[in-house]
Amino acid sequence: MRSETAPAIRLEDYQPPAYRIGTVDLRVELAPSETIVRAVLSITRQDGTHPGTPLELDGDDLALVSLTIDGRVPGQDEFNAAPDRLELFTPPAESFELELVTRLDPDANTKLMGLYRSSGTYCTQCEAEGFRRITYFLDRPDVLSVYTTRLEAEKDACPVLLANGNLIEEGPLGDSGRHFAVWHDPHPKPAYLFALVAGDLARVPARFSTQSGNEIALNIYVEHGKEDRCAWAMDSLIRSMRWDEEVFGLEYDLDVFNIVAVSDFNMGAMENKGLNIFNDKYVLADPETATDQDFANIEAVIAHEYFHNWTGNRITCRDWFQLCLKEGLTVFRDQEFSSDMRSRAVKRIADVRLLKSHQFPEDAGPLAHPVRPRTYHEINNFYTATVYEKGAEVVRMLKTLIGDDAFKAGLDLYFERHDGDATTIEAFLACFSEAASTNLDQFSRWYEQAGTPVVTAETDYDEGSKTFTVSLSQEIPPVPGQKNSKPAVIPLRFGLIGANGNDLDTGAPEGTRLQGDVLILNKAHQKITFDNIESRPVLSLLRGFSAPVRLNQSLSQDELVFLAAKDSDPFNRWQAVQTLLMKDLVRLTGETRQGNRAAPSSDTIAVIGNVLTDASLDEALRAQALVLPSEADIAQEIGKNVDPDAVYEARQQLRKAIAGAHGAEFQSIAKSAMPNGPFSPDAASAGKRALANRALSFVAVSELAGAAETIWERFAAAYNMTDRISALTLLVHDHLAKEEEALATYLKRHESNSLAMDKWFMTQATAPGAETLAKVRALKTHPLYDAGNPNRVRSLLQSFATGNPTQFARGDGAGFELVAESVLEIDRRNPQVASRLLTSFRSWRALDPQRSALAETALLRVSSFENLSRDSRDIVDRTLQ
Ligand code: 0A1
Ligand code: ZN
Repeated sequence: MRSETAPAIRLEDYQPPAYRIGTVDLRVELAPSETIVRAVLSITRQDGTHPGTPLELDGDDLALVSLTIDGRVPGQDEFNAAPDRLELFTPPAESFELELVTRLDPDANTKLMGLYRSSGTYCTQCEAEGFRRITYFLDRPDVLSVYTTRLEAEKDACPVLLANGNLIEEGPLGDSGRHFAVWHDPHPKPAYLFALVAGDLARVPARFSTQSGNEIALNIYVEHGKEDRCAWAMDSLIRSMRWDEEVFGLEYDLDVFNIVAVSDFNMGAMENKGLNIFNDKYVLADPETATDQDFANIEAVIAHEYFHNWTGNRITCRDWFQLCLKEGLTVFRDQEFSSDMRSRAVKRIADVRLLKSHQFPEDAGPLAHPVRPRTYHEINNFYTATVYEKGAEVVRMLKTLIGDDAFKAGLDLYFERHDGDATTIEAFLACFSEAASTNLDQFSRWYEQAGTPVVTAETDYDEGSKTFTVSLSQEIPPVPGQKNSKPAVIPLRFGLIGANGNDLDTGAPEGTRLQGDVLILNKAHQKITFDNIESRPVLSLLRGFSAPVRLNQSLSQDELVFLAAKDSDPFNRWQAVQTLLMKDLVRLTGETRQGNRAAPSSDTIAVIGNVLTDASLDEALRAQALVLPSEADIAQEIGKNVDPDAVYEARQQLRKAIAGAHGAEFQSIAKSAMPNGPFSPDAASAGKRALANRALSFVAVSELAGAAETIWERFAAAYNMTDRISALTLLVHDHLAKEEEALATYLKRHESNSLAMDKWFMTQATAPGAETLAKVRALKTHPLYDAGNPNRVRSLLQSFATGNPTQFARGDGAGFELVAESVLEIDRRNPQVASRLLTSFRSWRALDPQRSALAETALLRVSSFENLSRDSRDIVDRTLQ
């Protein structure tokens, strides 16, 4: 029998809670398989709630040991306790105290939600609904309580005892060998921000003085022996704290800020009040084991979690439909932070790449949903690129539309008005609407409508009247369950470029909404006419990617070449290069499929040559321009009836043609751009490494004598992980000589470092070629493979499913089968990891008929599985719908 689909939760059904929980006193007696939690909850009936209204508390897999109400043991007829629910039929008074004792088994908790152990360390994950796996509770974000947490554990096994807030007491428990610590968090918070940690961990300390003079103790806790890999994370934390004060005027508000790194974690990290818990991938770094990308990610995730202290914790969400209220805004804030720490243009390109590769396909497939969904079956499945990344784009557009000053005033008002609240997108937008004295009703459609708008732009120049006309239209393609999409407000940053490459001073054309260099498209169709234009300009539109839309602009090949060379907006210059590459790739894919041999256009080859030699562009920007669109990007552009083998062939063909034309330059860049001297993770040094490694990727497929040896030498001589993994990837993915020797050398060097080994698994899982499938199957039984470690599962299986299009979508269906079978294995243990892996099928309908039929068979196999988790059931149902 097929497991049931969980009932839908709907935004329109939201009701405020009938009861409040003012304080929560927890006593947690930790033991590996029998932890006892005593929770004392002070409960008050809300105004407007009828006396005697039953109290229904959430639970998940809980075992109740005992229960008292105001100190009295209730009769069996007064309550009902089930693993997923505790109901008091008639609560006694307006306010009362409920004491609950539950028994937990942290060692048996493989879902990594609630209280579990990671390499012996006790830790918790409560977002979204994990607290109900610790005790019965009103586990919803609009119930805010003050927590006091007393932890008790063996002193030898767990010398470190941490919880939210400030430490108020600690000491031994007689001579039992156990000890205790009491933590108090004065800030009322929802249960999803609760956390505790206990274990034998090393502490890396630092201090921070806030702008108003408070001294904050900062600590990063890691497993012993990993202390010297925490310096970058600590540095990032201190810079984040300073930046939030300087840019947003926001200060930290407890005596201590603790970060704990654990190796088993479902997501990236978690912003628990005063006690952030991290996937150690986003904490640990040194040049030997972490790439420049890892350093940049750590900086961004540390900042993200820290910034949540205000956007998420002090102001939280009323309900889970409002998830983007904290996530979209916090991603926007961490993007701004990274832009200030690094090159703004390069960061913008990286963010847009991520948006287009992750969010656009989500928005174009069966899992599409609005930034603020209206319904869900399993909230864990809504921590998506749409809520996070598109959510951040919406905040960015708001800033563009109302201007920097009004945006700042609106945010200040939000912090002032809603500090301490659990609130909504409406309340958030009202602050900006007031600050800017503008109506944001139409803008709010960005939160309501799923699907990526397609903006079409056509231009016409009239020699006689010296006018330049831009005709714009917008449309959202069909989205499952969404009828009659309405026009959105789309800010289009633009420039008209004259023949000499300078932007024209256009002035405001009649009858249009134009703010500075931003055109506001808010109707289905709009025409804008610029007067006094002496000769035909080139329209550079959507500069800086000012809106999350697909732009369909009729630019000629010559115009694209012109923009690639002249656009003063670095983003659009990069975009013009990408568009030229993409045009070629789509054409070459079509030709390959027909069995024809075609050549890349000479324009593309020449434009790449210009990028290579343009000294006005910094290395990081040049490196970005040299990244060819990925196979998944090309497939997305083609949109339907995709043959991944043809895509791969076309991409290789272009790569080889570029390498053939510019081999010597690539070879010299690969040498000269390599920074010498001690390793530094700063953006400029990282840019140099990125360019050198990009150049090397072309050398690898060139016909130059000794190309394969060059890559091997680079691998063997690498003194940092960025260079080592770049060379290893080329050796393995291009099947160069000594591929196996390189893998063996790497394994020997890094076998005791789990994060470095994730890269080893990933490199092999993403290698093109028919033999990869058997290799991935074999790696599932490798002694270092651990199905209980989410990072390891992702590094082998998620990267196979999302980073190896020809092998995942093999013509014989064996790739789909492998992933489906793995989903079922993992689902029993960890539904969140399984359901995420399952989302890799989301673009199955865009494949050619044979492949999509095979994908459907694999999905139906998952769907027919008895006892599928709620998480995976939700994804498979929606994917097949
Ligand atoms: N709020 C965290 C992400 C997060 C979400 C869910 C989790 O478990 C289901 C864990 C972490 C963030 O945005 O960083
Ligand atoms: Zn977040």
